[in-house]
Amino acid sequence: MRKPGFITLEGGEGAGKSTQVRLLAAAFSAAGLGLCTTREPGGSPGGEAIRGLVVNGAADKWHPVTESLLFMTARYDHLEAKINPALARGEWVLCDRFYDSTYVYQGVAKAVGTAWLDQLYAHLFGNQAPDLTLLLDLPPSVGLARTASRGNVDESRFESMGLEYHEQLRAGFHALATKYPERIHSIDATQSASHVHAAIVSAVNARFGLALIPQESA
Ligand code: Z5A
Repeated sequence: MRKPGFITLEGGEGAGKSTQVRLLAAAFSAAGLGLCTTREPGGSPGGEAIRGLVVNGAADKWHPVTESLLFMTARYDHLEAKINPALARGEWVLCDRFYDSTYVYQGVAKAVGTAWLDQLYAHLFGNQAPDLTLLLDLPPSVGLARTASRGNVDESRFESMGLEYHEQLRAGFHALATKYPERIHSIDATQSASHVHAAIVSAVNARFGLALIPQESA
């Protein structure tokens, strides 16, 4: 049996990750492949409890180091309780955000530093990493306009952090894509959702030797 892959989606606010998780899950389902979809922060009961602490409230509610540790704590629970059991069952895993988000949102844009985060990650998780990361890249002004038009004031803590912060996020993701060109595949997320989906299916097929077919909707 083919070893299942661990796929993550990354990008700034409103990049279309949730939309693309649904579409890619439909493509896996159409191919008869078992897929566990999940998200960070969250994914497991413990992770979701921590999500409530970090995505709501004032922008300065946590010291950036405390915030980093909350994301890492949620990730430990998520890997133990959901991701690793799914992989052990032979399911593929598709996760909306993972450690790259901590590296960029806290390590780079909040300037807590990346070396100690990488050390902590290695201590907690060894060399476990996604097999493929799909980076949905778009100007922050476009992504923030998308989320603003959605009109959802819940979970808007990071959206309230200002355009300069979001520009730093994009630069941080670009730097990571340059650092890990074999793992991170960047996609122009200003295209229509169906074009982005087709690009994602193509990247997944190329990376894992699959023959997924793009889906019309999900
Ligand atoms: N965070 C962190 O700081 N450190 C960490 O370690 C982790 C996370 C793991 C919550 O994550 C926050 O936690 C996040 C980073 C921080 N910051 N925020 N906010 P999240 O992933 O839940 O939050 P998010 O990135 O803001 O997700 P989102 O707002 O749900 O956006 P999305 O999933 O990328 O996009 P979407 O919901 O699919 O689409 C947004 C809107 O655009 C929606 O109306 C769609 O219909 C529309 N859309 C989607 N695709 C398109 C295209 N292609 N064209 C036009 N319109 C589109």
